[in-house]
Amino acid sequence: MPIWNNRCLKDLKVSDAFLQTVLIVDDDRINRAVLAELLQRECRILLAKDGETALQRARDERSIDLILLDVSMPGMDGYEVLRRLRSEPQTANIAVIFITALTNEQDEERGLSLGAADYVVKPISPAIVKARVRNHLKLVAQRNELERLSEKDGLTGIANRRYFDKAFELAWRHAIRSGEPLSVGMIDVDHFKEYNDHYGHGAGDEALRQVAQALERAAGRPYDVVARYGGEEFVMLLPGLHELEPLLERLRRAVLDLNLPHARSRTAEVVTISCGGVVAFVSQTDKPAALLGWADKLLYRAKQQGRNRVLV
Ligand code: GH3
Ligand code: MG
Ligand code: MG
Ligand code: MG
Repeated sequence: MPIWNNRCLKDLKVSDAFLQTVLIVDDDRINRAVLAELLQRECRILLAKDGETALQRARDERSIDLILLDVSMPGMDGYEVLRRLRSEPQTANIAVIFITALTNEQDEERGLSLGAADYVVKPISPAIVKARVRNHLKLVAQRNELERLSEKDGLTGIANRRYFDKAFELAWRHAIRSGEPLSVGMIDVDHFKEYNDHYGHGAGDEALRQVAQALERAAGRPYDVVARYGGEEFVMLLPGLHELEPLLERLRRAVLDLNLPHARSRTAEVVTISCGGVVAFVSQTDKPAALLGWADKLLYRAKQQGRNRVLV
């Protein structure tokens, strides 16, 4: 199961990619029904009748785009629900619109100060609620798209270092909690300076694109991360994987099988990669950077030993 990202495109079903999800929270069944009826053509709708249920749904459902939140509810009120949403990383950024019978200025000010995107008073005007929901869903979609672009490498189309760093931090915490191993692999294209010198920078770019795509295809599991770490260097993150060597060997093979001619390589007649990898059981006292440093040392040794090889 993917543990860190709720926007990884590989995990999105086609229907999810086009339909946004709105969670309607109200203790009154009729209010829930009226809002659901109003918005059913605009989005996918989830319902909750109290604060606890709302929080649980927000944690479980990884793709809630907007919450329409009543304020006065028995048990936990809407303000408290919003405060708790904001306090958990998983739910902190979900947009919230209060829909409430509380009409005074202080209540509205309180709701907006807690971080609500909007505040609508009952009785609602259906057309205005619909328009406000539409506007906020559009903003959410734009924000998600920007975030996705900021985590994608422009040249190769795979994840970039920023995405890797975030995924690594989450996978690291998960590995400590679960006691499962965490594997990382560092990958570097061999004699790539010579490739550029001989074929030109444009051809070098195209070769990097092909290598990146081959690595991603060969990695296989949907929750493994292959990212461009910088230049002609790539990094892999493989949560829960015990046997790293066969996998890196498969990646090395996949790049070799691309058969990209490399007349100036002193290793082979085609483009090759070298890999260093580490399988670790991490604890609180370990440092993520040390794990990467270790993989990098093995990569360096793979280079020294003649390149086009894997060291784990
Ligand atoms: P080694 O086998 O030891 O890794 O040798 P190398 O030539 O690959 O290593 P070096 O670090 O000397 O050179 C890396 C080269 O990768 C130099 C740089 O021009 C090239 N490179 C880095 N990023 C890009 C890029 O985005 N596009 C292209 N075309 N080349 C790049
Ligand atoms: Mg109520
Ligand atoms: Mg290199
Ligand atoms: Mg390099």
